[in-house]
Amino acid sequence: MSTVNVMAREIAAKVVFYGPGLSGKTTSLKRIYESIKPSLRGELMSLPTEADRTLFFDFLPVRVEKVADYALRLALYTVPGQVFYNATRKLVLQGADGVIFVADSNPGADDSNRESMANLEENLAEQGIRLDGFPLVIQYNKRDLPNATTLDAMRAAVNGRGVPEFETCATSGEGVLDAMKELVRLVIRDLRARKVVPSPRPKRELPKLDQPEERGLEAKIREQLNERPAPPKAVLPPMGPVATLAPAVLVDPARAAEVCFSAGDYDGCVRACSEAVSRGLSFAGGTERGAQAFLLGLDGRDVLDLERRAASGATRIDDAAFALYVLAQTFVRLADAGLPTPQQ
Ligand SMILES: Nc1nc2c(ncn2[C@@H]2O[C@H](COP(=O)(O)OP(=O)(O)OP(=O)(O)O)[C@@H](O)[C@H]2O)c(=O)[nH]1
Ligand SMILES: [Mg+2]
Repeated sequence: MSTVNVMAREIAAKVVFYGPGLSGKTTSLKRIYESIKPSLRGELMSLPTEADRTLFFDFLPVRVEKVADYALRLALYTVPGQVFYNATRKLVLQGADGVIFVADSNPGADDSNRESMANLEENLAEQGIRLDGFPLVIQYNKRDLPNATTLDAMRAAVNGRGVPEFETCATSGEGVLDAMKELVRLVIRDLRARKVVPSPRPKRELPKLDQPEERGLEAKIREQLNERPAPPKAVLPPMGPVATLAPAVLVDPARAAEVCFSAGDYDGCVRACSEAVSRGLSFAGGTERGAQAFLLGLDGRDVLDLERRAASGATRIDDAAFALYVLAQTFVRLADAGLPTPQQ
């Protein structure tokens, strides 16, 4: 979800790499990380399984120097492509401003490409977003494979809409930045169309010397007001993916954790998550953490690990990401167990 900080003249937008399992989303994000000046990017955060498959999401904050008068901050995410992680995909997709769809040119990936595009459309529709007109570009990835599926077949599988498309090889990086740049262009165009980004400030014309001095103070004030960009909409701290899952009583602590994360206060984020997880676990009854986690079907080791990180004054981004991950899992398990849901 984009936010605009008018005082700091800064826009924040969320971009998600989507696509079937093993299509090259994480590899694309790694190439972007490597090709951006360190001063313009944060740390790349990845939560892979032992087999290097994305478990929750990868995350990379990036600053694009200037768009009109504004600095643009992008939060780049990848979703886990494996079919059974759809709940996580929905979570990561929440509030996205644009999507880079990474299709796999591996022969045999035709159906999974098609299904993943349909899944994207479905998950966006649940957020009330139609894919038509939504900022979207497609990477036809793994073009280096000698037996790559033909472009026509790839197009027929995933690009019925004719959105901008790029042949890429994420392992070498070819085409990845071009796709990213085009998506950024589409996101900015969309933010402008939705009036999230004010139009560039009009240049003031110098008063003409021969103009009669008939305009009073009121007219001058009105003119000043008209010359200013439209007042920005009130900007609430955005509800991030984890807070969206929270039962009503834990929305505020979850939001606090997300705000700390965005502000780079990783220690605060870990402590807020740990507190919210303990409160969530208490819904399961009893007081013993392990038993509560077991009852909810949570991994007790994760819960204990979170407590340990909170107690040790953790400061790293991956501690905070892990904390948000455990908190999201807690909310999902609470909802599965029929304990308080976000509507309650
Ligand atoms: N030949 C070739 N291999 C690629 C390319 N891009 C990625 N790969 C390989 O494909 C495998 C999967 O890549 P990932 O980037 O982890 O795929 P992913 O889409 O993030 O997968 P999930 O996280 O499971 O959804 C890795 O072994 C990559 O090295 C490419 O352009 N060409
Ligand atoms: Mg991945």
